Amino acid sequence: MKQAHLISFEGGEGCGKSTQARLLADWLEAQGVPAVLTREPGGTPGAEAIRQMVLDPPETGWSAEAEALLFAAARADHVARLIRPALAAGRWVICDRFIDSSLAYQGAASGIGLEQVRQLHVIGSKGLLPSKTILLDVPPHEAARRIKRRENQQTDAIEERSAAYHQQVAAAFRLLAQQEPERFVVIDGSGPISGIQEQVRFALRMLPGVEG
Ligand code: T5A
Repeated sequence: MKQAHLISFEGGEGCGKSTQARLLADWLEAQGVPAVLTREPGGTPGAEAIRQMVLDPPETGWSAEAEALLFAAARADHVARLIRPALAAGRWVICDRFIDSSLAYQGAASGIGLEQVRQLHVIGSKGLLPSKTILLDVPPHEAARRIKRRENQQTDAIEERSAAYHQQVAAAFRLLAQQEPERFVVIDGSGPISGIQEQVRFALRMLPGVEG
């Protein structure tokens, strides 16, 4: 594989993104392809500090505007200090959430607006987009079952928002995927982990530099 790519995983809470992102990074490494596994919000010391602030906010919480700016600031640091240098060094970057989470959560469900969030991304991260975005689609009852069974039982401030909020997030992800069919691949995330991973790898086969 001659060209490094940024690949993002997106979806609602408990859809299996972290599991699939880790499996992909491990598989790439096993093929001799250098890969960095990272996450948002987070991935650099500065962005991890912002993660703490947004997922465990001060008592009054953040306004929707402040929250959108904090996510954009975390991403700006992550892109400048980790993602762009890794890609420039020929390493694939596998990212657990990226700009589409800000579009779905802050832009759509919190009401900031998709265009406004895109503008923040242009300012913060020069509009960097993944080569492919894997959207894992899981019905709410299955996601809730997984969240109950996962090892880390702590919920964060955003996860605790209403069912209506999370429905808006899910609808926004579907809309984003429809708007950019070249970049998005929607995979049914309700099946077995290994079958989903096969579909993830299949989705990447046509990327420039991969088949060579
Ligand atoms: N956020 C984030 C924003 O609002 N705006 C932004 O711009 C960004 C970047 C933190 C929060 O921040 C918000 C969104 C979130 O509310 P997060 O840390 O990614 O984001 O939080 P979660 O989405 O809650 O992440 P989780 O780790 O809970 O869920 P995952 O990653 O989707 O799921 P995963 O892989 O950890 O799996 C959950 C459980 O299910 C099992 C796993 O083993 C695990 O126990 N599982 C399966 N079980 C059966 N079948 C399968 N196919 C399975 N796949 C996984």
